[in-house]
Amino acid sequence: MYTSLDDNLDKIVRLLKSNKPGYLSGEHLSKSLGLSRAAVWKDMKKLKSLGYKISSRQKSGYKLVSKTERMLPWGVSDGLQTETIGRKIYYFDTVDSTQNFALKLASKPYENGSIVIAGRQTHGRGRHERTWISPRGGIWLSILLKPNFELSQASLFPMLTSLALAVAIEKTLKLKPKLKWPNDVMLDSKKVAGILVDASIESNQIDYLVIGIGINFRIKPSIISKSIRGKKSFYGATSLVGAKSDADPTVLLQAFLVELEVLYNRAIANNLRGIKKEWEKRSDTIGKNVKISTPGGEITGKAVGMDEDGALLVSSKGKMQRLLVGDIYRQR
Ligand code: BT5
Repeated sequence: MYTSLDDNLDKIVRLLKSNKPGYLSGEHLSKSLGLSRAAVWKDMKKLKSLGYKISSRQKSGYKLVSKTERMLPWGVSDGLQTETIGRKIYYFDTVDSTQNFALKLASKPYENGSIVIAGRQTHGRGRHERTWISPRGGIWLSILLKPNFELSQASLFPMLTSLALAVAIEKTLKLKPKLKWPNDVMLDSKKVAGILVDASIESNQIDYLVIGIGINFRIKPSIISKSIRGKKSFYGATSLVGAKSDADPTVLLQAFLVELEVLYNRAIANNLRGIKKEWEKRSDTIGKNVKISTPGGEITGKAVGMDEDGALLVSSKGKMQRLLVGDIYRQR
């Protein structure tokens, strides 16, 4: 595991970057970092194994040729324009589920806003203990928040998160994603990202939330469909960018964290009407005839809008239903 407090690796990358076209001698690096030459060499090896291309020459030292595709903490925090979200970053090359790790952090102090990123997950989770397929090339992320909100406001978070992601995708990749209630981001009617919110409640107040976001950034959709074809919850997967695109996932990730913090602050200031409208504008659900499975049974009707707390409003058999949880199995 690497964190944003992994000082040496962070410092080495910064030093190499600031000296980009030229070589930095091992001696200069070891003096600046207060490390032995052997320790610098070891850290260089580590950075290379993390995907940095570093050229090393015996007489001249080290030169950064290109940075890594991995969303390492110091790369994500470099230039990140947020105050709380992403203040501390944990990165795993492979982990069972970023959600599980973030849940373990929750009891610790000073972790409000911490994020956990993985290159790959072996046991990614969807809602209701479904499987989330998380191969390399995706952005698999959990965010720990300790909002001073009441329990009833927990339903805001899928809305805030999916909207923030859609806006970030629009801004950084110039694509036009659509939102499917409650938690999906779609491209060409296929799922490109999903959101999961685990909440801990104490006497009607939210104690903490862990928001899980899975983004198929640069993946092979066939890997996903092969593993989950035939499941009722599966309606096709797609990737945000193609295998040959040189789009940088860190740019999208940073933009998303910024948008989420902006929306979160707007929600704290109770500016929910505007948020709901922006969500509805991108919705692929509103105005459609839907079939929804809910804890109280199946509902068929027309999705007519969203409430300011994220509830879906469905007109069914002459009555208006307000749904806070559910899965849409058909929308036409
Ligand atoms: C979700 O659940 O969409 C929430 C996904 C959250 C994943 C993130 S990744 C980081 C964090 N750590 C975790 O362990 N989880 C979170 P739901 O709406 O229940 O959708 C799950 C369904 O989507 C599955 O049953 C499949 O049908 C389908 N699915 C699974 N993997 C997919 C993928 N990569 N792309 C598209 N669809 C997928």
